[in-house]
Amino acid sequence: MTVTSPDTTAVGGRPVVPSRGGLRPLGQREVRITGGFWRARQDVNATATLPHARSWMDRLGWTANFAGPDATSARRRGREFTDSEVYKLLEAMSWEVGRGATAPEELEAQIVELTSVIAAAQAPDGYLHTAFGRPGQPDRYSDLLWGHELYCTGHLLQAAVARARTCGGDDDPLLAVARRAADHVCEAFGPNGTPGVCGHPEIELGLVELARVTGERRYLDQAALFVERRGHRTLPRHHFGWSYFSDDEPVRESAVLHGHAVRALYLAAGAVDVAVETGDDELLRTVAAQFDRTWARRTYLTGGMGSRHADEAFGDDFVLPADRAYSETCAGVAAIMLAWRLLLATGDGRYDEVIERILYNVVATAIGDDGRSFFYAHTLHQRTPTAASAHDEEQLGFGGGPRAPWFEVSCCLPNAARLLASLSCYLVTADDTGLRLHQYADAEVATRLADGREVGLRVRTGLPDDGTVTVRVTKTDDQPWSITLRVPQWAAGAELVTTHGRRHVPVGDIVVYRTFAVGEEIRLELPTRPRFTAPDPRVDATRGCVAVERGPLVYCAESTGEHDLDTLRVDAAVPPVDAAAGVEVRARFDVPDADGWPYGPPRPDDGTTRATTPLNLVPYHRWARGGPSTMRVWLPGT
Ligand code: FUB
Ligand code: ZN
Repeated sequence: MTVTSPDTTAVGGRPVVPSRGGLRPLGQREVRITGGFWRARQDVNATATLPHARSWMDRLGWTANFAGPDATSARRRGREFTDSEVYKLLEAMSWEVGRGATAPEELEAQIVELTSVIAAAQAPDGYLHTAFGRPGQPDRYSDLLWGHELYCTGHLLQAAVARARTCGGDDDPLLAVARRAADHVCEAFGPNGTPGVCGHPEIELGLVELARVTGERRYLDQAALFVERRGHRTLPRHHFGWSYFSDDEPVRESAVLHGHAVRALYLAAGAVDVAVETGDDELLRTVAAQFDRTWARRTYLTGGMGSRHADEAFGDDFVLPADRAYSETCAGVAAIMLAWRLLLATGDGRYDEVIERILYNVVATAIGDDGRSFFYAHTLHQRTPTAASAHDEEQLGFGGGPRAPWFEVSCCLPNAARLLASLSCYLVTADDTGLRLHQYADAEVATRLADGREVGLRVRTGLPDDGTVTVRVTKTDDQPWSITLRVPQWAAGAELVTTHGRRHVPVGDIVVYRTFAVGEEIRLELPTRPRFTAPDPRVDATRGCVAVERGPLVYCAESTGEHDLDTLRVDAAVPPVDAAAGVEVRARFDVPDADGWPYGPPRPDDGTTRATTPLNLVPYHRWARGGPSTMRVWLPGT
């Protein structure tokens, strides 16, 4: 590890701060989202989601589980991983303070209060989990398979890192709790301790980031040890198999992400962190190759991952049934975490495409307009109308269903909340010669280049609906530097307008290098014409179908009763066009044969000549916001 100085407040809030790599991620103090699509979501996150999550966690006793000496095994409530939700909420609150919360004192007070409650529950030796080790509870680490003890600790460490990097600094009490917890983990699971791993990876990420914040090498070593220990089947047998727990084969020997999607993605992200800090390029290449194959063969059009409900797992290659898509919100968040780390480590702009797709089509879909309801799973085809969910009821099933205010397993909401609150950290990096814009949002950027010069940008965009991106230089000097813009894959035919004129620019990174003037503008015009997208023929479940995308958005057909979407046929010979309420395709609804045995001899489809009428499609992220509906992303062709 080449960390020379601990990385806390000096560099501003950023979730991931690798000590090497060609890109320096800009933090919350350097990039502020000021308006548009994502700012609206950040504001809802701050004003509705965070208080909503807090009140449910209080109501269900998840915060009270920590309540110091009073907490007893008999009074503990919730599943074994509820501590992690409190930590994720604390992380989201910390990023929110870093973002410049509208009521920072109130959030600050909550952070302080939660920190003291958590600190009081910590054992003198640093152990911290509310479901194990107290009188009447199972012994510590007696259930590595399901106990989630180290998983929860990982989230605690990430929360403490967020706190330290946003305003707590080196002396923050939560950071002190995290250090004691991490010291305990190193003691209990270090080279001389128990040679075990947790059934749910996550601690690896927390340990590496804590090492980056504190400069403590042993946290990194412990993370590396956990990564190497995985895959040797040290966990007990289980009917989901070792793959569910990412313990079936060593990380270095895996060709593709498999098993429980969130577990696999967190582990891969932690392995990238370890690889970066230890200079292990082979491990980095291995994980990058795993991700490539996963993206190419195991990912939904939306960027969602996980196609098996029973074990929340990746399916085999090309097993991507639209109506059984699991695609957990947490898997989306975890995939962004992984892609961001790979981007910082490799500089490869393909990961920007990954992040963009997941942000607009998983993360933006997950949270209801009110910020108080959310999807756990993301189907791509809802055959029966989604049920309306009561505002005040916890949903016990957690594999699907409508946006609900709360689930018994509510990992997804605080996960999305922490990402949204820290989203400005995923937009811009500094490279050797200037700034690189990875995602577009209305934003103010003020930072120093690698050589120390102060520069500033103002970004304005109509995305995702309108593809114009305007970058105005707000601070510069009389020396040249570079602004690198990304032309997404979907934007073939893009044009760049600068003081030197207008020109076509290809898909990929466009570097504008010169001496800029304050007030100078660079405009990128990204075509957002709607387009048909066809699936790889090996995805049997969607063969013969097309989907519609426009800019970064996936669209869907939605019906609140007027259409039977199961009988839908779309004429893929007529390109989709913009319409007042979304995008229009030509479609017809075939009258099905009378119900009966649904199989028979192959029938030539004579329907091509049958009349079609316009059908309106809406952005996938908007579906199910207007009450119970059916929906489909993949549209059978005529
Ligand atoms: O096990 C903790 C979390 O609950 C997982 O990450 C999610 O997939 C859900 O199962
Ligand atoms: Zn989740």
